[in-house]
Amino acid sequence: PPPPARSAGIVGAPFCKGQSRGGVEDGPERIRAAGLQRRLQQLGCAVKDYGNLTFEDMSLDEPMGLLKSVRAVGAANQKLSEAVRAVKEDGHTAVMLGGDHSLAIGSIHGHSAAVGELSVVWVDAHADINTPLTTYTGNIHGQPVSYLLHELRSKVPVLPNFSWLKPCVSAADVVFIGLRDVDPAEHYILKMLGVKTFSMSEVDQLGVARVMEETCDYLSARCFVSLNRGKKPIHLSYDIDAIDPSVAPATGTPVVGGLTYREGVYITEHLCQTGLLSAVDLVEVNPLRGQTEEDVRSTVSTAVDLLLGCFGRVREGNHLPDYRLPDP
Ligand code: HAR
Ligand code: MN
Ligand code: MN
Ligand code: MN
Repeated sequence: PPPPARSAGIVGAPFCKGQSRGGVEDGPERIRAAGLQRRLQQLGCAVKDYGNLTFEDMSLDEPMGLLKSVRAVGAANQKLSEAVRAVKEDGHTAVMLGGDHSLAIGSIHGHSAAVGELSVVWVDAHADINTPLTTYTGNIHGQPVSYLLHELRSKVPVLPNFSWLKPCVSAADVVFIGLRDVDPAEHYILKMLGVKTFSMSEVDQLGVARVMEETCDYLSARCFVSLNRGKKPIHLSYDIDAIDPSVAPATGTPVVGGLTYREGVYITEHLCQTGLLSAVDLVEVNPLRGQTEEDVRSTVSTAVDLLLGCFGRVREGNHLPDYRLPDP
């Protein structure tokens, strides 16, 4: 069946302080410059571009122990949460263009504030579930999931500019896909909470089609258990580093052995066809990290194709419902 008609509400978040490499703040403009809006419209998708958020410089933002740029990350995510909430209240599927993955804190919080309980599909080489006390890099882009989970509430300290944030996701509503660089503490947390994960080993073992079937079966079974009549809206948080660096090299922390282009796109096609996809993050595209302009082009082009897959592009071909063959 054709996917339901959708509209995309795009929010750019040119923010990099969840990690230490400059350039990721240029992700939104590069993804737009690759024709995202036009190509979504060609699919018959209505698009409203809300533009880029602006983030003030935080003059006093000393590290708290290892933890870097806490106040800047807190303030940026508060702003992003309000923006994503507004996009959802306007009735769009939200598209958040990052920026680094710390932005998932605000994006998921704002999405949940608008629609209630969510399923989260986290596609990433990394689990991003360190707590401020387990991190050894101090980068908050390696921690967003811990800030969002009810189950880790008591393990995340009170932090400046984060008082607006309340955990809003249950561990049983999260599925990770693409993992291959997980810290020991993160692995402990995933096992302790019984989080559903499909590492690259499971992708190899099962194939991406079964991974997606099992992902959707798992998330919809959760809805039955919680007596949630409709299924929960899905938040897809897509870190471009989930894709193999041979395809998407322009990112801050590339890891060998990733998803192929085809596996990466298949994930978006499958989630689109559930009809439940309600918000998408596309993060960690860093135009300064490619060795060549071709590296950047390939990374950005993959990011755009992942987003098109989220809005109904299929590889068999697409046509608009009102298409008519020209008469001779
Ligand atoms: N686990 C490491 C940390 O916590 C590395 C995180 C790496 N980067 C990301 N996240 N791109 O997905 O710092
Ligand atoms: Mn990530
Ligand atoms: Mn990652
Ligand atoms: Mn399915």
